[in-house]
Amino acid sequence: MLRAIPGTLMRGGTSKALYFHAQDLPQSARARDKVLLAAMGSPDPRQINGVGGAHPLTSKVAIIGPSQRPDADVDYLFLQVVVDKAEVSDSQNCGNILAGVGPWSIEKGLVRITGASTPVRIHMLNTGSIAVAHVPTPHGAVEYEGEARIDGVPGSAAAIPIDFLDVAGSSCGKLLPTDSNIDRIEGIEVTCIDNGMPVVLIRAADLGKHGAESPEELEADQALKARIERIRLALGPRMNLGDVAKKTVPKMCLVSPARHGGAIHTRTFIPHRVHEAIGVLGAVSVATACVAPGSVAAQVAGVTPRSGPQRLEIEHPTGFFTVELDVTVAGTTVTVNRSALLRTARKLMQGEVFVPGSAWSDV
Ligand code: NQM
Repeated sequence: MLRAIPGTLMRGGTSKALYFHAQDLPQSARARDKVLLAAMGSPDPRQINGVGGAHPLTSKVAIIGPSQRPDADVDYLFLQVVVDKAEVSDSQNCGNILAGVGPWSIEKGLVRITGASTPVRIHMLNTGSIAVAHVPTPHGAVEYEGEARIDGVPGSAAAIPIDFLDVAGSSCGKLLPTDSNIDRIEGIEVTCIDNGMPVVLIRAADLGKHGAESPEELEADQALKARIERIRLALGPRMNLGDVAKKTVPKMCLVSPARHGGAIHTRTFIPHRVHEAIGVLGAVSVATACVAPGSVAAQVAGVTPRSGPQRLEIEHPTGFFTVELDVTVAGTTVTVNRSALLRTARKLMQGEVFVPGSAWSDV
């Protein structure tokens, strides 16, 4: 018999996920993952037997419940359901899907509306860090409609500003996990950084690219993909991430000089497909690299890193991603005081997702 599980399909930023209440899923990770694979239709490149969208950006899950932490309202676990493999990974966070967590939590009664804008303090279980999402609640209810536009999403929606309190080194233990602004590998220079998302920055030119290739062109270049994966696997342990063969981090970001007036131009492998835009925390890490003295990004961006609040526009295949940073630069070190950005989200569908009864078992 099919088993029905309450769930909500939402767009969060430039991604899409099924949002679940933690109490509605099996408690053991093994059984939970079986259920999620069945719900999404993995493993299958088309995810035809499930609700996944056949791309990493639309094969995501958020699990939310009340928080045990006094400084948070809800706990949010992000899971990446691999499209073509029977794998579910908690190795990364997702700042796009995070954008839907505040509205969902308010609508499910986990957070009380406090005014025209309701702050939701979200404990991100993947990294142990906190984000505060400011959800528009002007008339005693979540307002999804509005005038804010984010590149990569057609139309406009209500703005959800998000502050990140303590994301530096969230997965790698340190902002610069190799203790250096520059590392050498395979004869090229890279910068490894984690301000919320572990990212390796590589000059596109060092890989024989100009850096504005389309995601399809980059994905079609098998030799390039193999080289990037070799570099990723070698750097994983050096970034304190261990063996990353089955992990979706670090992200691999090809950088080149800005073309449209922003700080830097990017193409990001996440890590095997190329992002149509750039991940939220991925963009925060890239922006932070731009103000890390001597890093690959600072060199390419041609910026002189400086202390204080600043706004950086990260160019990506479908536009710009604006990151607000407040940093302290001293000598070659950079310390992050605050990171913030703006996202939108939309509730798309609410109901029950059906999985085969056999998926709901530990065996
Ligand atoms: O970096 C894609 C996305 C993401 C992750 C990825 C994200 C982030 O666009 O915080 O948002 O890099 O896997 O959803």
